[in-house]
Amino acid sequence: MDSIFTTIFCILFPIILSTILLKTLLKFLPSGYRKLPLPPGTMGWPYIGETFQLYSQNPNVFFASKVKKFGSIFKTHILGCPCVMISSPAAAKLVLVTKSELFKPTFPASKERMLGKQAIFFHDGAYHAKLRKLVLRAFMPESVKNVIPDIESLAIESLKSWDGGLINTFQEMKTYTFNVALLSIFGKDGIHYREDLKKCYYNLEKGYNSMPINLPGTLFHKAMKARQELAKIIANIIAFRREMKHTYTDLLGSFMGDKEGLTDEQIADNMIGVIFAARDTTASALTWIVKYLAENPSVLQAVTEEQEAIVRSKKESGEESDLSWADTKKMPLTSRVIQETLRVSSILSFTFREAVQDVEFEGYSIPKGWKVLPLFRHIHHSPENYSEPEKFDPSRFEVSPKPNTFMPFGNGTHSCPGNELAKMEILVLVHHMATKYRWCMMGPQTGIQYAPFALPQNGLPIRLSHK
Ligand SMILES: *[C@@H]1O[C@H](CO)[C@@H](O)[C@H](O)[C@H]1NC(C)=O
Ligand SMILES: CC(=O)N[C@H]1CO[C@H](CO)[C@@H](O)[C@@H]1O
Repeated sequence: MDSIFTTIFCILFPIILSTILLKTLLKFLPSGYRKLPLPPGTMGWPYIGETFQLYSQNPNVFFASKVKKFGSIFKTHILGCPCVMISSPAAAKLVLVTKSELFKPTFPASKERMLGKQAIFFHDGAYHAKLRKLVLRAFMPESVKNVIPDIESLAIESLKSWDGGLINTFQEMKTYTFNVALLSIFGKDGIHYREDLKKCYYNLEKGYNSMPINLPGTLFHKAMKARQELAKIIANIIAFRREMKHTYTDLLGSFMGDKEGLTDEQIADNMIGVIFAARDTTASALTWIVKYLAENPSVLQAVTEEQEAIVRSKKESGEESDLSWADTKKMPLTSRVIQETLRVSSILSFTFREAVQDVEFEGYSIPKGWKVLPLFRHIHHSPENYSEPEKFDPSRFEVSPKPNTFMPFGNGTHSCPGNELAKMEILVLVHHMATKYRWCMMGPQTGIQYAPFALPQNGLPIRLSHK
C-alpha cells in the first residue's frame, strides 16, 4: 500500500510540479512564445498555395466555404505568402483600429519600387502620420469644395465626348478619374502637363502587374523608365511653383508648404502614389453605378428625379446652374446608391496587413511576418449584417450600417483619405449623366472579373446618347 502510494507520488509529483512550473514560466514569457495553435485551414500547393482557388471565381465562394469549414479566422497561402484571413467585423476592428500597431500595411517589393518607396502606403509611424496630415488637408471637405466647378467641367466634357457612341465604360471612366486626380493634385497647372503625364502613367501601368525583371525590353523596365519620367515632370512643376511663390491649396501645394520640409523625391513618390490609388478604384465604382442604374430602372428613375429637382430649384431661385457644395448635400438618395454600389461591388475584396511580431489573436497564434487579411467583401455580403446580401437595394442605407460592417474605405489610420473627393466626383458625374443622358448596356452583362479588383467583364460596353 505504502509503496504503491510512494510510486504514484513519485511519478505524479514531478509531472504536476513541472506542469505548474511550466505554466508559471509561460505566463512570464512574451506572449509569442506561448504555444497557441495556428488558425485552422489549409495551405494548398507549395509556393502557389491556394492562389488559383481564390482568384479563379467569385472570392465570396472561397471565403464562404472556408468560413463554413474552419470558422471566421483561418489560414491559407496566396501570392507566395502564408496568410490569416479574418472575416468578422470584430476581428477587422482589432486588426485595423484597436490593435493596428501589431499589423503594418504591406506590399510586394516590386510595387514599392514602381510607385516609389517614400509613398504614404509603404509607411507607418511618424513619417506616415505627417504625410496623412498633408493628404487630409488637401482632401478635406473645405478643400474639395473649391474644385467642384472644375470637376464639373471635366464631367461635362467627358459625357459630351461619349455622346452617340459605343464606349467602354471603365476605360472612359479611367480618363475622367485620371483628370480629376491631376486636378486635385496639381490644380489648373495639371492641364498643361496632362498629356505628358498620361503617356508616362500609361507605360507605368502596363508594367505594374508584370514580372519584376528589370532588363531592357521588359514591361517592368519600361515601367521603371516611365516612373523616372513622371518624377522629372513633377520636379519641373515643383521648380516652377518655387519661382512663382504663390500659395496653392491643391495636394502638391499642401506637400510643398509643409514647414518640416519634404524632399522633391518624397513629394514625387506621393503624387504618383495618389494618382495610382485614386484612379482605377473610383473608375471601377463609377462603372458599377452605371451598371446598377441600368439594371434597376426604378432606382434610376428616383435618382433622376432627385437630380432634376436640384436643377429646377436652382432655375427657380435664379441661381447659377453650376453645382455647389450645398447642392451635393441635397442628394441623399444618390448617396445611398453610391453606398450600396460600394457594398455590393466591394471593389477591394480585402486589404493586406503583416504581423510585426508573433501575435496572439482570438485564441490563435499568428507568426511574425504572416499576412493578415480583413475580408471586406465577406463582411459586406454576410447575411447576418445585410439581408439578401446579393440584392442591390439602396434603401437599406436609410439606416446607418453598424460599426465595422461597412468599410469600403477601410478604417483606422490607414483608411482612404480621398473618400470625400471620390464621392464628390461620382455625385457630379451622376448628376449630369442622369439628367441629360440615357444609356443601355451592350452584350451580356453577367460576367465579373475579380483580379486585381471587381469589375464588370470587358469594362461594361454601353451606348450613351443625349435625351
Ligand atoms: C471604425 O472603427 C471605429 C472603432 O471601432 C468605429 O467606431 C467606426 O464605426 C468604424 N468605422 C467604420 C466605417 O466602420
Ligand atoms: C454588428 C453585427 O451585426 N455584426 C455581425 C455581422 O456578421 C457577422 C458574421 O459574418 C457576425 O459575427 C456579426 O455579429
